[in-house]
Amino acid sequence: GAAGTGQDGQEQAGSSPGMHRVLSLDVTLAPRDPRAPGQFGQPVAVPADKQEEAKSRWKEGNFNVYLSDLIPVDRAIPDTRPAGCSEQQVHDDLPSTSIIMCFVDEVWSTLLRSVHSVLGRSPPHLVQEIILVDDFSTKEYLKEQLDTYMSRFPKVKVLHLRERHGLIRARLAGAEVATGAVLTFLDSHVECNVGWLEPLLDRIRLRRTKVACPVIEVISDKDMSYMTVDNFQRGIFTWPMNFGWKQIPQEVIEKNKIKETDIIRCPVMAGGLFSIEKKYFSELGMYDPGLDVWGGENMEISFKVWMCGGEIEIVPCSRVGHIFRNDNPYSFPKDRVRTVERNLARVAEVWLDEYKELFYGHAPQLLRGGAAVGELGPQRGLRRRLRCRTFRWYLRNVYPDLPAPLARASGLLVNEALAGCIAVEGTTLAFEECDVNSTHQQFNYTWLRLVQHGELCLAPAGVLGAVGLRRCQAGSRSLGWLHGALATGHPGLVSDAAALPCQGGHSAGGH
Ligand code: UD2
Ligand code: MN
Repeated sequence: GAAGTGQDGQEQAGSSPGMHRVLSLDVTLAPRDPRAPGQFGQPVAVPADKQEEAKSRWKEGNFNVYLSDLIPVDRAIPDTRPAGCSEQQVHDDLPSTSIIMCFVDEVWSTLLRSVHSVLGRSPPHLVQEIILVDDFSTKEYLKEQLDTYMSRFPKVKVLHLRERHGLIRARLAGAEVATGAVLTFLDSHVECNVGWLEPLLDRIRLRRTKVACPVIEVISDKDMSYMTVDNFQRGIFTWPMNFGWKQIPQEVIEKNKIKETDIIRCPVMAGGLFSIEKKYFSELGMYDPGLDVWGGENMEISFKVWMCGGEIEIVPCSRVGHIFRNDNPYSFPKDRVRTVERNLARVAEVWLDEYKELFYGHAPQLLRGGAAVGELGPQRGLRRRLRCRTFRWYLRNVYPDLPAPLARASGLLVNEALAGCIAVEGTTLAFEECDVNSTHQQFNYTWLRLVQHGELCLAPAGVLGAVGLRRCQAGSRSLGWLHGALATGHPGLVSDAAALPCQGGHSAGGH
């Protein structure tokens, strides 16, 4: 191949025309110091007399920074690809890619290891450039010192932003100057494994609207070891839009004879690591630039891709390690929780259609911050122009296993003592003999806690006394009713925000 060094002088016998066996480039296969700490992805222990130092440096990155600094920036890691990957064929004429890594206050050794893993394990002819976007870091070493270090690698460009953009707009700034046909986004604390790049680009060559993600493996935040992860994981979300991983059930794997090397289509991507054709990304309007700092952009791009004609795929033969951390090591310009919630609400407002009720129903505090999501017109306009499908289509076709009933419950409102039912008669209420077949007695209990019949909702007619009907109004507290099961034990005390348990914030968990 064009990049023929080291290991890739393999036999090409058996290749189809125009294809070659995936290159197994790894300039670290013969490590300079096989006994260096962390070599081959092995765990490292902090010596007894360095515990204090290691502990005090943890906060610099929210992982074991002390150990990271001991480990060579070009260490070898085990080839964790499933059997068969190294024999796979990819096209000869793959598009080249710009690799975009943005960072704020990244630890020096991890940033370097990320860059070296790209330089050392990617076919050079496919790497157009590596763009490091410094998102207005406060650390001095990320300025001239970084420029100087990187100046010996002609493909590496450092872009210093003059104000904090947040990761979403920082990626956009990187995309703006990128010249490759494909954009590959990576976090700044990763290690790309052998053969990681070609399989991603091969998917995009197959179809330009495919968005290809590597399997994200785990670099331990504690001992810096490189660990593989279970196969057959899909990126999913649960309400209210919490990202997670979900194993494909064993019976599904068996029934469909899914192999470890098979592509996995995902309802959503984790966010940090993916390749996308540059022109396609731009046709999609890239990211919503109204998303702030961190969080939710993986939902936005995932919904947008699926609903507007593309696909999100995990490519099992492409593997990249990532340091998962318990907390962001950098500060947020505004409140972290609010920032993420606002981003998610923006995504819900633009992409979820009537299903945004489920989102708000699982996180009622968000509805009250309503106005703060900002201008949505341009994003909704984009969705119309691209003639994207509905969220209902997405649920049916992409993520059918997500429970998403539009009403939380539906049926009759039965009085326990008299066994009679509330009925709608015109615009007023009546109390009748129950009849499951009577449409007049059918109500929905919505995610926003309205008791709804068509356009009308059950409402107190005064302070105490009569009950009547009013035109429904989502988010109105005076129209909200607590279901007995939610209110039990807390008469008069339950605020409706507290009644529904909400899951925690964004989680990259599952590994
Ligand atoms: C995950 C994603 C991350 C992003 C995030 C949600 C993976 C492995 N990681 O969280 O890429 O999609 O979910 O938004 O899928 N950064 C900046 N400016 C900022 C904040 C962050 O440049 O204001 C950089 C940061 O240095 C890092 C990258 O953006 O390189 C992602 O941030 P993270 O590593 O804190 O996010 P992570 O992995 O927890
Ligand atoms: Mn990260």
